[in-house]
Amino acid sequence: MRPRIGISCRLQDTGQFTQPIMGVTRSYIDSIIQAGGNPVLIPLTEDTELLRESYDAIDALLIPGGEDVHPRFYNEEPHPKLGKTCEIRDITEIQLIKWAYDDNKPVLGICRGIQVINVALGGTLVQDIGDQAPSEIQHRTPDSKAMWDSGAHEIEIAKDSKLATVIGKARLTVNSLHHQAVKSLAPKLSKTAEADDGTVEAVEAKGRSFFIALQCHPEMLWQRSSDADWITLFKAFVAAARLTN
Ligand SMILES: [Mn+2]
Repeated sequence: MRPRIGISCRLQDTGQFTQPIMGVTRSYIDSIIQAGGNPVLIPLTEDTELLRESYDAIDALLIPGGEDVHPRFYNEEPHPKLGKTCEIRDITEIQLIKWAYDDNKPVLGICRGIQVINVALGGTLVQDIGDQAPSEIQHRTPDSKAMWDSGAHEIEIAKDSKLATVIGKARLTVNSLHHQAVKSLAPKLSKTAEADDGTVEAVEAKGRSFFIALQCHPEMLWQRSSDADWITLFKAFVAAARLTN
């Protein structure tokens, strides 16, 4: 049996002839399949008992990209440039992350994933980088055609991190599509990568078998030949999930 990798859904309003979709962006599903895992969609719900059944049926948890986390979950008022939020997704993912942390179930967070993980474990967020942490670096690449490419900015990975072991490099160029970032880091987390302006680009949980979150989008990077090595991150994640099942 392949390890079952739970991926939390997003709720997407759609067009005139389609009802709202609760689902997962294809690139995350493709990444897990390519790495040898079995992607399992986790519906958003405030029914904790139902959510626990979904959680108990997975070997690892992937938190994908998406909307901003509502600042009420870290006791701040909304900034005027706060983007779209989705309360049921915040509630669902914060619960899943707390359970997975307590149980040492493998976790991979991507983009929104690093942000909601930091909030779930007690940290706070920069609500808008442009207003609250202005920088020369473009963290939200404006060109929609190029935005998934790796050329946005470089990151420096801490040598003693699990991410460095998996990726095998200390410095590399990534894509960047975020306007929020980690502000105060949750005490249970360590910063394991940063951009040259100090923006937190990756974190790990101390004392956990596999608990990594990144601000960039490796689920898109590995699909380009120049960045194909990024699949090793998903393979390491699935391997960690295999040990738990
Ligand atoms: Mn960035």
